[in-house]
Amino acid sequence: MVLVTINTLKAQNPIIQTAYTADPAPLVYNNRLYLYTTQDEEESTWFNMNNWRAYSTNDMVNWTDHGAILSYTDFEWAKGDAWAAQCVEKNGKFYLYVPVISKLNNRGAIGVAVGDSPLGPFHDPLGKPLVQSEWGDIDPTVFIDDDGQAHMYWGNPQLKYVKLNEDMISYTGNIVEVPMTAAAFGKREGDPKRPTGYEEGPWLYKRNSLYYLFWPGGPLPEYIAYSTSKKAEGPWTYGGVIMPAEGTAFTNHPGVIDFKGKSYFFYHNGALRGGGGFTRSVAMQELKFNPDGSVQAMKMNSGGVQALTTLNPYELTQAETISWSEYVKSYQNNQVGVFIKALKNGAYTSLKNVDFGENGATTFFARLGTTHHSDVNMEVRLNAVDGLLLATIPVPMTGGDDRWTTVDTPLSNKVTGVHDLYFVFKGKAPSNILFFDCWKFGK
Ligand code: FUB
Repeated sequence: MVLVTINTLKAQNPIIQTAYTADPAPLVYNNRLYLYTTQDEEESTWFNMNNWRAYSTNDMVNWTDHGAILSYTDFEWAKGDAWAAQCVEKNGKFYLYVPVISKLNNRGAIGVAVGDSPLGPFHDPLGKPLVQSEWGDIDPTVFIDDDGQAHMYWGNPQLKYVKLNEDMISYTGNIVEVPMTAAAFGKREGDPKRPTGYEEGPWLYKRNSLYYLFWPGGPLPEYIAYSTSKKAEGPWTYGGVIMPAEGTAFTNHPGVIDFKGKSYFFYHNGALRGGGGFTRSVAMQELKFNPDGSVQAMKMNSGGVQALTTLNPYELTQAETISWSEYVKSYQNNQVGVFIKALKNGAYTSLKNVDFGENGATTFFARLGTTHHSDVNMEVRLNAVDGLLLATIPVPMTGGDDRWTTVDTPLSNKVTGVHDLYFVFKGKAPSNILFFDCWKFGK
C-alpha cells in the first residue's frame, strides 16, 4: 500500500515535553545540533535546580533526550543552583561553563567542566570556581572567535567580561564591568541599581563580522533584546527588543546558532502543561536578519520549524527521540540509559518526517516493558494519534524498568513514503502504563 506524504506543521514548541527545561544553549558539532538546558523540577516553586540536561537533533524537529549530563554535585565546592550554562568545543574537548552557588561563601560563581564528547562525561578540572567576583556571577556565555580567542560574558544585573586563556579553564586580566549605558542596553526607568534594560542571561554570537549580544531585559517579565558591536569586547550599541515578554514564565533566555544554512533562536516559556515561572520549557524558531544586519523581531510561537531532513526508521532509534508527546516523562537508569514512561492511558509520542522508502516496512521491533499483568498495549500509527494502525503490541510484564524485553511484530499494512509516526500507549492502570527504550522497523 502506498500512502501519501503528510507534512503539516503541527505543534512543535515547546520542543521538549518530557521534562521541564530552561535556559537553552545550542552547540553544533559534527553536523549535529546539541542543546544544553537547565532542568526545573516537577511542581517546583523556586529556581532550586540540580542538573544540566542535553538533547540533540539533525533535523530540528525530532529531538533525542540524552538525560542529565552534569549536576551541581559534580563540583565538590558547589551547594546548588544549577542555572543557565553553555558548552563550547575547542580542539575536540568540550567545555561546559556553569553558574552555581559556592559552599565556601554562599555566593554565586562560574565553574567549568570538561569532557571528551558533547555528552560528556564531564569533570571539574579546577576543583574551584573559574570566576567569582563580588556578586551577580550567573549565566556565562562563551564564544570562540575566528582567531581562537575565547570571550566570556556573564552577570546579573552587572554584565561582566573576561578573555579566557588558550586552556579555556583560566583567564587573563581583571574582570571587566561592562559600562551599563542606555546607548548600549536601552533605558529602564525607576531602578537606580538597574539603569538599563539588561537583566541577565547574555548570549554572544557573531555574524558577518558583527558581534551580537542577546539578553533578557526587564523589568520582569523578561523580554529579549540585543546589542551589537564591531568587537567581541564591545563597546555595545542597543539594537532593540526582538521578543516581547509573553505567557506565564517571567524569565527568558536566548540561545542563537547557525545550523545547515539557517539561524535558530532558542528561548524558554511556561507553555507546557503544568508550566509556569519555575516549570519552564525550551522553545525554538528561525531567526531572521534584515539586510543591514539588524534582527527581525518575533513572537513566541507553537509551530516550530520545517524539518531539515528525514528520519530513517530502519536504524535503531531511542524511544526518547521525540517530535511531540503528551503525558510522557523521561527517566534514566543503568540498564538502558535514558527511556520514557507513559503516564496514562492515551499518552503518546510522535516523530516527524519518517522516510519508509519505496520498498516499505513490514515489521516493527521495540524494547519495552510494564509492571502491569494485562491490558497494556503499544499502538504504532501513521500521521495522527488515531491514524492508520500498523501494529498493536501487547506489552509483556517485565516487573520493573530495570527489566526489559524485546518484541518483533509484523505490520498490518506495508508502509512506504514519508510520514509522521505515532506510538500510542494504552492501558487500564491509573499511572505509569509502560516503559519504552528503543525501536526500529524491518523491511
Ligand atoms: O534558570 C535559572 C535562572 O533563571 C537563570 O540562570 C536565569 O537566566 C533565569 O532564566
